[in-house]
Amino acid sequence: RQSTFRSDVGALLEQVGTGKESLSFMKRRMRSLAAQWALAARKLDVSLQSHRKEEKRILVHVGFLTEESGDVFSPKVLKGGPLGEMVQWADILTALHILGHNLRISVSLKELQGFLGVPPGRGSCPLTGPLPFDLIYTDYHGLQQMRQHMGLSLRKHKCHIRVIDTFGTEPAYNHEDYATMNGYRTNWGYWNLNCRQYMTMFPHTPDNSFMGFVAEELNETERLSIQKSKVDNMAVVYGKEASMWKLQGKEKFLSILHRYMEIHGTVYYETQRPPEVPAFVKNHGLLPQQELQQLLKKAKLFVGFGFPYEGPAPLEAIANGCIFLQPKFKPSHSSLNHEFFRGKPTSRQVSSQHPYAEQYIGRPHVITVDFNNSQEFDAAILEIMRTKVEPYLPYEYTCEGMLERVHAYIQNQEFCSPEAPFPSANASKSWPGSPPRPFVHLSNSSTLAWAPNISAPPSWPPLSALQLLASLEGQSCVEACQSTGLICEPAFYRFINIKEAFSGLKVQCVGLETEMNHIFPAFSVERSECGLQKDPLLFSCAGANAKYHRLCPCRDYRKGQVALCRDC
Ligand code: U2F
Repeated sequence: RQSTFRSDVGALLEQVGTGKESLSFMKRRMRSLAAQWALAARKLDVSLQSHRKEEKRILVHVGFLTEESGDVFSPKVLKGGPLGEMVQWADILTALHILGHNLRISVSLKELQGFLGVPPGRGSCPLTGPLPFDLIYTDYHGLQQMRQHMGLSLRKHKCHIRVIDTFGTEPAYNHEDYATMNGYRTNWGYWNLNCRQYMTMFPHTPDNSFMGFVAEELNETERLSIQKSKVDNMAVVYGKEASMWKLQGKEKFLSILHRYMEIHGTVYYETQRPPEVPAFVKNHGLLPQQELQQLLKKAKLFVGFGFPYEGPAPLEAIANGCIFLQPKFKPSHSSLNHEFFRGKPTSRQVSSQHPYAEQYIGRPHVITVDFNNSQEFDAAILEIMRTKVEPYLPYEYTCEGMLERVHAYIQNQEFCSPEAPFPSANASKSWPGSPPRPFVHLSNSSTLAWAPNISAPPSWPPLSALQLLASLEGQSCVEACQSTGLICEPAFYRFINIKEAFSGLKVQCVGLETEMNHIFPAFSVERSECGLQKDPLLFSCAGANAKYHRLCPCRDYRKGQVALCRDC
């Protein structure tokens, strides 16, 4: 059945339910962004023309909001607790609804069992019969609950599952046996999913799919009125909880900032000003989202203290015409050296409070400096006072951008049928005729592109986007592709995991082994050794090793929509 885009969120609001502060927060957000979603749906509908729009049966089970997982977030909604996850779930639900799918929403184990047709109270009674959904969106908590309450059948149905995973999961952590044997086992990983089934809040490693969320877009009238209402010496501090103001050395840079600007905060408090917040800060208390947006429309500067990591607020500030000033982390924070990331299934190096803002947006909207260096900090404030910026929101964080991306995933990502590997010349006897010549040189560089004259198994993204290159020693494919203006595409690994890829790059392989190792395919010049990947679950853009060059399947991407290639 073809889906019809919806332009009204009324029915969705009724489905979301009541009784939790988190649900009320999500509904307020849905209401306030409704007009923006409707407009985006109309635009996308026009641009998709006759493209496929199949209606799917979708279950959304928000695990972290269930009582069974402790629901620690709901009681903190009005007290400065994390809201980023709720922002994202509200937007995912709205996107799925607007795209016209048949949606069921669950925030308790009972509802989950009801929707799946599993008799309640029967422990791990497996779901018999077919799964009544095409897709299930959940999180790690929900996954755990499904394992407990769907028993063995989870294995059969897991290709239908998508896991909303804020910080991402890298392949080495996802592969149960590999993680256990090689020290990558954590509290969260080891589900043996295809890593593209994990969907993140920001485009971290492309091993995962980038889901994202949205921020408010301004129309022309609002842009003009912002220009008039901006107060050039007004700064808002990022941090709605007093503990976020505890940073060492804060007094020093706050006093520098205070020399030039009036400082505002939105820190939650009960009766008195929290002691962490200096007296010269004008504290508004925690504000409803809409009122925070109003404050950001007036402010010139939004300044972060290093925590929370990678939240939505900086994008909202930049979208409202603020400059975001944030600390550079030297060394980078990661699960190896920082408590917050410890146990998260990723080794990603977080180079600042908000690496997306730093790397994808940058100056003049984002300034990233060492806060311990007073001179650098002072210079940054002066630069900010001199700079005029326009409100800016990357396309991928607009409603249209999110709808476009989610629509593309739903219609094209397929993890239920095994992906056929590309047969190497003598790896497969079934390859008819002459040996494959899969790669051709691009005229202007050392990268190799796919030769489209070879018939290959179907792929999404389309194979025409593939460009093969070798990383530098020690470099990951995330970095290697990025350095040539491309992005690593894990869906293409199966096409380059062949010995012809090495010869195409003029790499001499004295030894060629096929191993379970998350940095393969790769080669070592020193040892003239090449390695192919034995287990497709371990194909990893993120993997790197000081002694190896990686073989990297890169692709192009649309400006402002990194998840999609030009021909996607
Ligand atoms: C992030 O979670 P947070 O909730 O701490 O992220 P923020 O960027 O602070 O903002 C989340 C929302 O809170 C709203 C604001 C944002 O959309 O509009 N808000 C508000 O309504 N009123 C206020 O006074 C101030 C902010 C991240 F998203 C999570 O994934 C992480 O778990 C967490 C820890 O790193 O950080």
